Amino acid sequence: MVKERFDNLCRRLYGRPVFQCTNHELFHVLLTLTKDLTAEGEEIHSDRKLYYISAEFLIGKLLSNNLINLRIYEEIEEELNKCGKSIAVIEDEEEPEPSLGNGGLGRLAACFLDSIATLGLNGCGVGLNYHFGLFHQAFREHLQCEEKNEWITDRSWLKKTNISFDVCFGDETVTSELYTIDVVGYGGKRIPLQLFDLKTVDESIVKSGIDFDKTAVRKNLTLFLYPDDSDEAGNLLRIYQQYFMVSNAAQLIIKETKEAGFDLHELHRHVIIQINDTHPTMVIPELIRILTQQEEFTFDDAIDVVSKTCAYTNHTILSEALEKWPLPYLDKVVPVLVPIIKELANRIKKAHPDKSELWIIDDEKRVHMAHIDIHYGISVNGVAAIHTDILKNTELNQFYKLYPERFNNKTNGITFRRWLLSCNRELSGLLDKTIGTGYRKDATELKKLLDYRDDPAVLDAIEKIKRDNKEKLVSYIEKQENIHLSADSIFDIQVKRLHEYKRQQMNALYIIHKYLEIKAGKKPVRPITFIFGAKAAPAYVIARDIIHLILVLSEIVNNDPEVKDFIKVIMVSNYNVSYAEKLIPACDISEQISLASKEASGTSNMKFMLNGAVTLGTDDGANVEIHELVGDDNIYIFGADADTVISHYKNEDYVSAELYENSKVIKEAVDFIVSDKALEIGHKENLERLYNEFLNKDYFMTLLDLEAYIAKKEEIFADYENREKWKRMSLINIANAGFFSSDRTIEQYNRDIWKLK
Ligand code: 26V
Repeated sequence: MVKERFDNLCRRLYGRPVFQCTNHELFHVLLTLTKDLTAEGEEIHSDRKLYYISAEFLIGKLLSNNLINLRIYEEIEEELNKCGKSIAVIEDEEEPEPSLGNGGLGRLAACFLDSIATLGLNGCGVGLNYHFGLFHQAFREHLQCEEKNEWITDRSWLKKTNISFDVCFGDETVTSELYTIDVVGYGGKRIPLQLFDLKTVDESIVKSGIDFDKTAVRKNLTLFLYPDDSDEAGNLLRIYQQYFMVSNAAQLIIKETKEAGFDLHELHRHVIIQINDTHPTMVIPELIRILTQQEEFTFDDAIDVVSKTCAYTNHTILSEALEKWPLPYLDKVVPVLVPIIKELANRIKKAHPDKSELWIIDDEKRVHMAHIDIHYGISVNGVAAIHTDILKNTELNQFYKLYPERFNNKTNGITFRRWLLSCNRELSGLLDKTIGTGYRKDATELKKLLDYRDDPAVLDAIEKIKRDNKEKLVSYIEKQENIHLSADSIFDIQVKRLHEYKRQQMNALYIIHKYLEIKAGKKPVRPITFIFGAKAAPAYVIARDIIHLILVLSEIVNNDPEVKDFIKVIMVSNYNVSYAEKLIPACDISEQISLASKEASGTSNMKFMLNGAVTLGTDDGANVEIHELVGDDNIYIFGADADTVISHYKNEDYVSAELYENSKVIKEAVDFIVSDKALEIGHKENLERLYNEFLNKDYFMTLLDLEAYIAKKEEIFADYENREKWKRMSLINIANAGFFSSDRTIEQYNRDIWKLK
């Protein structure tokens, strides 16, 4: 059936059968076929609907995933193979990648949509249709350069609707247009991702790189995924984007609720809004505004019903990432909301006159967005057990004391369709053969693999799959980066946004340490390849310096005849979802080394584990739960724990210079950053700034954990040589990953917060 349709469509669109079409043509045919099949699939109906509002949906490419979820991948692949073609190659070469997110938060939203559709829950995603996704990263002179990243073409998955709304800013009114991407769940049910855009956006205002005039809102509102918050114009634009997103969302919600024939006084029975971080927080005052000004609600009634409709997810405790908008900014961008926000704030201040930490507007006239969510919502959740505990006991303790029943944990998850079935078809094939296909629907069935922990055939098969994936990665990197790696070496991988708290710089210091050891004659038994992938926010100076250091190290190490056969260092350029899908299945050691307490959850840790890598990490975020699941023997944990770190911050007693002075190993590694060898290749300004940062600040306590990290790395490399032990660890990690299916996470959101169906 499907094969016939495929061939017919080739003939209809291009006048040729499948085997005569080019990859370019085949992508278009498959896009059309998949869109048609999706639209023919089952729609979800119920009297209660979820609106998952998020400024980011990092969906990545969709072709393979949609084919898998429609369960026609094998058939199509068979047809293509007959003429020497493959889905993966067509996707690689022909599908534009939508990078509509910065990292974890956006990718989580994308995994959630897959699970919501798979579980048949009545919901949708609501966000913005950025014309340019997260910048494309290139390296020049060992520095990051940003280029615009276009993805909207006639070959994207967007469908235009005829829905549009007016949105009134302080200085002008704009009219939106709504686009939709159908998200197919496993089994073929679909939900829409609703992305709002503005017709007047003008792509030609982009100057060189990603520079553009930040003041012309009509022209730039949805031009870029939210930009730097390093200057005032950038911040204002971000508020414009946020209000545009939530005003559209609120109008869509009211429209759909009325069209379904429901009474808006019962809004909370028919609608649940999940506020993904504080970017969509203004939906609360916006709904109150619409209900009071257009639907004749009293203020009290509007607050009551809206507060029962909204739930908030917190994704970070980093204070610089918790949004606090200056009132004058809001006055300029959204004057219509300011009286409402002030009223919401007054009620809290009146109820808690002595507890300024609970207030919405502080003494400096900044509006704490998270506080609006907590006071005027039904639920506050963290994204891993330790993160929720820190929110309850430390960061949001005053709120927890006031509303204990609102706080709950929802440990993150990942969709196994993309992060196993699609990215590691060999492994999922082995699982199908070994434990049956039940795990695809019920991820806890992966546990059945534990029965094979001593089965040499299965253990060897897992090892062989890893080896094949490493070889595939080697060829890809060769093509992409023009660097040759050896699949015989240990692949030690750290891929994630560049941030000091994630401590890529600690990994870099280890590499220096290893380099110096090799120079002194101490050689590793087996070569090691250190692989990084990371983008730094354009305005984040130290993050850019860390990238610089890694690129400089790469140049030094990979070209040193005494060293290059033992270690190699590479930072891949433009790390994104597609790159992750190639790196993760090829990984031996998964680096999850954030400063304890700082990584809310992490989700690549789960993806690596599911693909048979062993974690080297701190007891932070979801690593804590991975640790509990696999036990001490199947994970490598080091470093200060969260309580110790939190008490260092509280007592202000961390002094990196002391650690530097008192340890030869630390001193040697840090000094290398400004050594002649490094300065010969790198830039003085960048390297000196980074060196000084280690000595004078080191806010994320790299030096505190460096020696423990070095020791743990030696241990894990030595254990890699015990092949029997390693293979078993790999199997045990895969077998215990079932808990991290986003299907489980979404079931918990639904059971505790959304209550759909
Ligand atoms: C945002 C910003 C923006 C301003 C400058 C510094 C900064 C630092 C961090 C962030 C994080 C934004 C929120 C976020 O992406 N959180 C991530 O959410 C993931 C999904 O829940 C979670 O796995 C990650 O641990 C968490 O960092």
